Amino acid sequence: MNINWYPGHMAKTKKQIIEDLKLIDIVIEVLDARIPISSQNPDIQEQIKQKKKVIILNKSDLSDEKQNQKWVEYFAKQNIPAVLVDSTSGKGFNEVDKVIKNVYEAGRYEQKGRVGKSIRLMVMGIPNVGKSSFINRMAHKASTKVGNKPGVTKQKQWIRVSNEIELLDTPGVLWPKLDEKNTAMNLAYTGTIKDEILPTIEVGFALLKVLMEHYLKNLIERYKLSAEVIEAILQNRVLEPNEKALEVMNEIGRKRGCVIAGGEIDQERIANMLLEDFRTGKLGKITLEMSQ
Ligand SMILES: Nc1nc2c(ncn2[C@@H]2O[C@H](COP(=O)(O)OP(=O)(O)O)[C@@H](O)[C@H]2O)c(=O)[nH]1
Ligand SMILES: [Mg+2]
Repeated sequence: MNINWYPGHMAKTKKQIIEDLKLIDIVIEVLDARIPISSQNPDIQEQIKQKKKVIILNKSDLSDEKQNQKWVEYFAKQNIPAVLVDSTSGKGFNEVDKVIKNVYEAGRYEQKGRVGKSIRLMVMGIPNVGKSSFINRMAHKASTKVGNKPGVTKQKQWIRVSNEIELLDTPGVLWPKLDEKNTAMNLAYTGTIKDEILPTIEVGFALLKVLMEHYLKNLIERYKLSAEVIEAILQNRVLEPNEKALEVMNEIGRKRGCVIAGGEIDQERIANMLLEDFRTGKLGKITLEMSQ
């Protein structure tokens, strides 16, 4: 993360967001479709509740298609419309427009005196979920700075999206929740928490364990592992779960030639490779938080 979330900073950010909320009709909460719960910020939900909300499940090009549908249903059950989007290609944006108009129309009786005025939106989300990419897409232009450095300060202004819709050009940057280990790890896998903060080997190894549980086929395919060898490792009753994962890691290392002097497997290199391959989608479409 390029933002240091100390309490004073969080309080200031929250105050600014609450201030901005007064100007808008609908909150656009951008989540990472691979980790829809971990990429939410619970501390701000109380304030957002006063507003209509649309959830954007961004990076859906990288997440599991079956899980994508389940997550949309999950939010629908809570009466929150969620739209699957890929902000890099623009996929899903026609649906975004439609849903925004529907949500606005449904709440129109509450907005007496605003008939005929534009629908005003504001984008919110933790760093790295794709807020700037989303805003760029909505604006159909590339004037908003996009990159891995969230929180670039800009002058506040409205972007006209269409005849009916205006968008606040500055997103509300929410702080990620790092108090729970599992959530912090999910944020580390996706690269929201930068690799310098947590040891790469630990993060990569933990990711491997998650992948072994839910996406073993993807690992076998990507690294051309022998299904029989992997099966034998998994069925080995003498091995603890950590030892099994270590064995699989070594298998990947052997296939990839990640060997250091003395014939030992270069675990740091494998960990880096696993993280990189997951983040870039080379391991396939993967969701790390499963909807029930
Ligand atoms: N594959 C994929 N990458 C995305 C998507 N949206 C954003 N990104 C990438 O995620 C990174 C963070 O995006 P950015 O818009 O800067 O996030 P912000 O910090 O929330 O403003 C960038 O490398 C983007 O190219 C998406 O829908 N799919
Ligand atoms: Mg940004």
